[in-house]
Amino acid sequence: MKRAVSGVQPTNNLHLGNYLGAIKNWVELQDSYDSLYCIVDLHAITIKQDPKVLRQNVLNVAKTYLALGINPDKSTIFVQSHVPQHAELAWVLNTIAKLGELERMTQFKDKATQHKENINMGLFDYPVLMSADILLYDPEVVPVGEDQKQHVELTRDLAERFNSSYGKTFVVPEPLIKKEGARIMGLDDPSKKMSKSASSANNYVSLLDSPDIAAKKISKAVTDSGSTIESGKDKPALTNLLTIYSLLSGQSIKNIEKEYTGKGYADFKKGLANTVTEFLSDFQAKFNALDDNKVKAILEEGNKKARAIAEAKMTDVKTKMGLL
Ligand code: AQP
Repeated sequence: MKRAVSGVQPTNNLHLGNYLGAIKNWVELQDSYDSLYCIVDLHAITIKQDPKVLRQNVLNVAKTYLALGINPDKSTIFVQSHVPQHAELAWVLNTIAKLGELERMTQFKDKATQHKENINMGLFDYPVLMSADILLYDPEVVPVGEDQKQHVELTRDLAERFNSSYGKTFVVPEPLIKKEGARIMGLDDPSKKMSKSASSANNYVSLLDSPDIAAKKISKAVTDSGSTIESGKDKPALTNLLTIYSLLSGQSIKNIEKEYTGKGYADFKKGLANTVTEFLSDFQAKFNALDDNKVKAILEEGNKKARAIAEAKMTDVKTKMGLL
């Protein structure tokens, strides 16, 4: 079986963009790929975190994976900081990563602008740690949203560089980015991606928003000029809302456009809010039914499995590099 590896940061609650851009694809892949899905807590601490909140967020992300359909009998769910080889391989890869290529990373530039008071080395080095997260497990594919494409490309470059210096060690992975939902945009600003750390909560629909709050956010969502419900390059806001509608309902955008022919934005937003709240209610019922101790046991099991793979890979890396 080919392998798939990906992860999410336990920063705040996950939103529709995280689901539609990444986790929805993970659920589909787990039948045909040996899948490992990580909670990347070492990445989260590149932005200042409250320890109590972080601890809870790690558990919440695990529950989110499970409630969205990641099946622990098929996929390995684990916590990054419980597999020390992630940090170890990141150090090794640091010795072949170039300053110039890291300076070009757009996520670093965005985060450094957002967090001027805390531009730490970890934030700069984030893509190298992400490369380690991936390369430790030799995956053929890395299912991510479009914002992570540049990081996966760096991962490929580092894998090729290491392989050509020390002999074939890493599989060079491909980013797996779905056409639909690859970049869900902010509800309040369709020119920027939906983001957990957006300054306004009206930017995103969190998976743990109450149906009332979610419906309010949708009613406030920015729309384009005009009055017809249609997608298109000149209609970024409607295209985004139609994409969310389509992915959650399973209907094509064309069919939804047809359904709303002759109707206005208010009707369309009502329909979208119904689709979103139905999805959230179902998700939240599953999320709330999960028992903390059972979830912790699933993570423990996943950590063990991931560690076994990561240890073997690090031994190979060290041997190839001449580290005793
Ligand atoms: N808006 C989005 N549309 C589609 N996919 C998205 N992803 C994130 N935002 C969107 C994908 O979700 C996965 C996990 O992302 P992450 O939490 O590791 O970090 P991120 O990409 O930085 O996401 P956020 O929401 O913007 O988090 P913060 O604000 O904490 O940095 C990735 O596969 C990502 O592509």
